[in-house]
Amino acid sequence: MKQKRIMTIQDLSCFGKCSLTVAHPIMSAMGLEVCPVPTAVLSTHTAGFTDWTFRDLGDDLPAIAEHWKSAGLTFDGVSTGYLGTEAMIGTVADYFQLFPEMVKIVDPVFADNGKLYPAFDMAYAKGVAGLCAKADVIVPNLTEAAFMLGEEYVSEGYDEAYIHALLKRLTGLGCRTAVVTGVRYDKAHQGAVAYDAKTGEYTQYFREHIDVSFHGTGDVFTSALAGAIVLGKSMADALRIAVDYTVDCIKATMPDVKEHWYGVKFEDCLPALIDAVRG
Ligand code: PXL
Repeated sequence: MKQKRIMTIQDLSCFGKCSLTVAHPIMSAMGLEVCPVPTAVLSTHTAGFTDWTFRDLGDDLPAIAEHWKSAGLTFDGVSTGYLGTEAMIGTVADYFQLFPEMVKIVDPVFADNGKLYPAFDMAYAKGVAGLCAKADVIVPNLTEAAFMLGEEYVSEGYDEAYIHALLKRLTGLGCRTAVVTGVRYDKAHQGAVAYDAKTGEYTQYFREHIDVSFHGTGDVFTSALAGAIVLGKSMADALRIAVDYTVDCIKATMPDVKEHWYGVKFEDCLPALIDAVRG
């Protein structure tokens, strides 16, 4: 069978287990050919560290796309994450236009727990909402959903009707499918809910809630989800594979929560992910 090829556009944080350093190995393990496009090089991620270095690679990205295009390369999918600058959002939109054959999966990656990440402002959030309009599938958490819709962040006490209506408003940004992560209808469970505006179908998958917070779990989830979608899995299977893998990674890291706060031990759980993908 022809190998599926995905490009992934996000930063390279040299230390911290997030963005490209998780997306590339996870999607490779799933059997995809992964083509990384680094938007920036940072010494670490920006959540919990201070004084990180940041080299913007924005000037290099248009030439990479043009070379790939002139070499006749095509891609089955693209997965985007932390982009870093407003200008980069426009560059990524150019990639979408240049390779229209790709399934476009956009994780907004600019906020969590009711707050914007340190490097971003409302203009960046608006820019990402514009990119979501050009995507096929978007993967915001509840904070990013609220910022992009210009609504109040609701952290708890919501029900299924609220999440379903929120998903409909998210697809109203212009994408076919929205997947919202970190959903908790009760204290014991956590999961993801998807809405396909074309079929009108909702899909969800929940596991037990684990009361610990690691950085980078959103990137782990979206990498597994994007890999599964581009491999042609149904949304039900993609959600199950991605949620189960994320929970596995959190559980594998729990014994070392103190020294491993910056990211999860996703490597230990790759064998189970490979088994899940092969079904
Ligand atoms: O995991 C999201 C992420 C990716 N890349 C960088 C980040 C963050 C979140 O803070 O700082 C550089």
